[in-house]
Amino acid sequence: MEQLCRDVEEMCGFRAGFYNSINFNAYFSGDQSLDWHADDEPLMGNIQEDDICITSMSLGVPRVFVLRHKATGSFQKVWLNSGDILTMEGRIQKHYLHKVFPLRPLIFTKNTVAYDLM
Ligand SMILES: O=C(O)CCC(=O)C(=O)O
Repeated sequence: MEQLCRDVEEMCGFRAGFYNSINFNAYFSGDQSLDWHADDEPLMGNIQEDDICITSMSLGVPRVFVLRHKATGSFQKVWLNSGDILTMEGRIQKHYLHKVFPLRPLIFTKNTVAYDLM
């Protein structure tokens, strides 16, 4: 884990020792999802006062990740593919919620699967 933190720091251009943890999320099927939430556990720091950098790597089937502003409801949608690294920085946890949507598999051939929003 320690080495993974150092490798991701280097890839993202952060100084060595910047991270105390990185989230790894494995999605084995389109059914797996995360409901609206902010990463506001004490481990993450004080989201009300501090700039927080939360980094996660997604593994497995592609996901749709949505970030929604708490006050205005405006949102941004991003596709996360296996191996993608997502960083949420600054006051994002204070002002936004995020969600990982379930996906319905659309099977094209024996070896090819695409996914669509459920
Ligand atoms: O799969 C991802 O990278 C997003 C994970 C996420 O929303 C979280 O860990 O709170």
